[in-house]
Amino acid sequence: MRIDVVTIFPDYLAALDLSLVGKARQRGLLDLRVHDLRDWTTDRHRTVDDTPFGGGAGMVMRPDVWGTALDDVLGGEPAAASPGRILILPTPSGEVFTQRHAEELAGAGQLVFACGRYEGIDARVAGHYRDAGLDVRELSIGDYVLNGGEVAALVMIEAVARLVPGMVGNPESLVEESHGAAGLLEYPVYTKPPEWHGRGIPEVLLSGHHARIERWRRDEALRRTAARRPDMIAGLDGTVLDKHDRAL
Ligand code: 6GU
Repeated sequence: MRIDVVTIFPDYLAALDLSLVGKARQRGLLDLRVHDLRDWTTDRHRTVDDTPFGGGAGMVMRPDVWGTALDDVLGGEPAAASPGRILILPTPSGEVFTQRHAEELAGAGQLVFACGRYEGIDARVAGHYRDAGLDVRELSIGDYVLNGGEVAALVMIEAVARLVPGMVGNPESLVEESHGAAGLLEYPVYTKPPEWHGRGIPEVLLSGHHARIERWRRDEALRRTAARRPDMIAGLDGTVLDKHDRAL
């Protein structure tokens, strides 16, 4: 998979040299390139923003600078000639990014992240690339405001990269996790030592009784989800509940 990030703060993306994503890059599974938007400015001050039409506080990023940058990064081919390419505009006014988006984006050939700062990128940029036939997604990582799209891009890249085949050492660890297919939060986990600060381990986990452990984990996942995320319980497809769950 190829990922490009365009930003005025390339250093923000330095974390992508680390951990799983860093290893995937070293192993050639992930071709990740970070670009400085200011490389596409043409004036002495390397200006990327200007005052908003209609007035108001803050600055807006200029579409001309973004246009030349994105045309270059996208390679100049017509969008129709490059299926599997997605332009992502991180923005707090976007659709909220979820594990479902991560799964979908993990199947793309190329992701291009255009990280805005200030009050955002001139709205014509999204319109232009969408009309050119590109798959354009305006995505938010949650209901709070960040200073720019860089951290949001980091979040989305990590969520996507770990789903790319070959990236996670043990694919089974992807199966049972929060926001996975079960539609539940993950159950609590424990390791050694068996006693710590007077706290033990739930007896069932030491029983060696596989079926009882599975049942306990599922009950805990349901309990947790109901307590912390009632919205997820409301959204559960009835078919994922078993006859024991219904008896709860
Ligand atoms: Cl994608 N960008 C900014 N600036 N703030 C956010 C966000 C994105 N998602 C949540 N807050």
